[in-house]
Amino acid sequence: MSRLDFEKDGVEIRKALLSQKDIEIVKSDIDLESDIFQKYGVRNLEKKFSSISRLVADEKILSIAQTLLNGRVSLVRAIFFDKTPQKNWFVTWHQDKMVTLDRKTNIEGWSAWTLKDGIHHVQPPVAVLNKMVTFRLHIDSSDVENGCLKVIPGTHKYGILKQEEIDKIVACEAAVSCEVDTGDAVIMRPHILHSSSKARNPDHRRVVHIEYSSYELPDGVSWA
Ligand SMILES: O=C(O)CCC(=O)C(=O)O
Repeated sequence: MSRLDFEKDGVEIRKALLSQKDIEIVKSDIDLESDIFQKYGVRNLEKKFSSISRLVADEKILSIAQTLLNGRVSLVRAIFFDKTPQKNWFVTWHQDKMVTLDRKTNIEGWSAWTLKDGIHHVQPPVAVLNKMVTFRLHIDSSDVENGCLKVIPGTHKYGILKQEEIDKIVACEAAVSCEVDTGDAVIMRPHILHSSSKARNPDHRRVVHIEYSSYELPDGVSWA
């Protein structure tokens, strides 16, 4: 597979975006024994851990996000994913198409409002997703053995897909396994088709998932 390119493929891998020191700080800050880690994905991470509030504001990460989106960016949300022998989960092919806002309000074209863990989730138009970028910062290396992320390059260009469309694409387009080392980042469009399998050899597979957007929200509304 040739090198993935964010513009063309909607995904790329940046080697060694996090330093060994960054990784050690996250590892020692995030206590995996805590009750909150009994869930499959832990949300609002930057409000719970100082190491993550530092990472979401990291100059190097912000500058890449700003270059890729061609404008000033704001944090949308930060989530933590881990796969372990006790929590060896999989996710089917999907697009990330929901965002989180601090309040429910009437914005034309924004639909499917739900309240989860006290946070308003909503599906914005694709124009908003086109102004978003996701960083998956790898605290552990990831490969097919421990259930790395798989993507189908270029699929963000198809817009928001129905399940039948996803099934057809998955049947005929080639997927790529995003195998990475500790400290690498998978940088992707939220609406690229992605999935991950259960680990064959489960061990920690910690990922800090951070979404930024350069989309300007209407007055009085913020990302949550
Ligand atoms: O970390 C993973 O394996 C995938 C998580 C994911 O894509 C999601 O929950 O949207």
